[in-house]
Amino acid sequence: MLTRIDLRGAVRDPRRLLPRAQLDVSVAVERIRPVVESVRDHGYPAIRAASERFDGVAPDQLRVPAEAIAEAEGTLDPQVRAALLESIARARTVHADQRRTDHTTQVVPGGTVTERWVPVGRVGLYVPGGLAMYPSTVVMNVVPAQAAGVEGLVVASPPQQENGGLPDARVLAACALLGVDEVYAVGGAQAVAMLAYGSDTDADGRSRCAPVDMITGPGNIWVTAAKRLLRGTVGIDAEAGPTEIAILADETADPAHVAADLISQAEHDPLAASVLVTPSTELADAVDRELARQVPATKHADRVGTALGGEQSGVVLVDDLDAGLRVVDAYAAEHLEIQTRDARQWALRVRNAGAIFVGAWSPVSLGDYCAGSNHVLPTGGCARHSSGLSVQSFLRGIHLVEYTEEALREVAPHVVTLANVENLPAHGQAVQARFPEVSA
Ligand code: HSO
Ligand code: ZN
Repeated sequence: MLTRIDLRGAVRDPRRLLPRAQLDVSVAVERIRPVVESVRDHGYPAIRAASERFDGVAPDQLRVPAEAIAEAEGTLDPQVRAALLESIARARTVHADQRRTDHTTQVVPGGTVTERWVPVGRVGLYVPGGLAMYPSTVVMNVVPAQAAGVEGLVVASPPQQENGGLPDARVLAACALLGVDEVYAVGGAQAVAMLAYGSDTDADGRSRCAPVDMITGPGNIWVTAAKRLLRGTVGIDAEAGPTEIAILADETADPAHVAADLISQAEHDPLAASVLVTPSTELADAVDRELARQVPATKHADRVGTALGGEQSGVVLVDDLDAGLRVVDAYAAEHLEIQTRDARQWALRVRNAGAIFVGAWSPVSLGDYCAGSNHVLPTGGCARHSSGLSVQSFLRGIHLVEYTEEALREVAPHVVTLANVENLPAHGQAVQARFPEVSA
């Protein structure tokens, strides 16, 4: 079922040979540009028209009424409620530990630099609603933002025809459990544009959305394209592409578990990537047999089959685990499972991954919901340079520079020298204005 890529023998640059879908966001950017521009120029009527066109629903109110949010929470299945509360509690435990404290460095006597960590003022969280509903994504966005101290939190999620034009009821319930009360029934590029530019009053004359400073959260290619287009107008987290799982495994791994984990992420999207990296052909064969057994039995067999059969998925055969480590580092997966002997030792040597799931009992699905870790992670190789969503994503470090007269006098000649060397003498003169006797 999975394509085999044999990298045994000397392979210099595995990155070129690894499976990965090419996603052309720039084409999508051109397609959504008119939508974004019309939301910028016309506000609510443009949002409504885009919702009607793309989601088949044109809500009279963009803002979800407080009663509808309360009702969604009130009618939430108790088992789902308990699971969401557990997910929230664990995520809060981990994210609370990520908080930064301000720090003052004494550079010289009388000269200090303090780094103040200041939360972003107002954040828009996008929660997708296409092939699946994502109350867990509300948790993964809201928890770090709240832990960072963000005061204005807004959620936007597509209107669902089955829910009378409101976002999915479980998504609304998750907002209620987290204490988020500003929710908009808007999806796609129009939602991103509304968050970035704000919107004027809608037909009910009440639900104006003030612009946000930053937009986070995953979305489909149109959402990603809109975020790319609006980066700069607002801050954005990272571009989230189709989800990925790579598994580095040796012959000690259980093929049934490996296959189940590969299927679990393939379930998200026909473009999802599932990659097994192993030195064991026996394991690769056994995983193939398991896939042949498990895929037809899974609920979303069609898209799982498409994802596993796609060019972005495959089994990579390597000489040994050291070579496997080079491959997974080159691939830089969003999720990397290590199912080997001494899994922790291998995990500690990995350089590039969004999150690493260590050993037989830490599958990606645990991290998707209830590990306490965050599931908004870099995809498409971006784990080489970026990390997943965290408290840090919602903070800015602002330097406070405080020098006394004496401390400035002492360093003034160096400032003047550097200013002259850069042909910016007025910079030096700003210091000399305070100390006329100082020259370079
Ligand atoms: N695996 C997805 C997150 C998710 N899974 C949400 C289930 N629900 C990207 O990390
Ligand atoms: Zn998932």
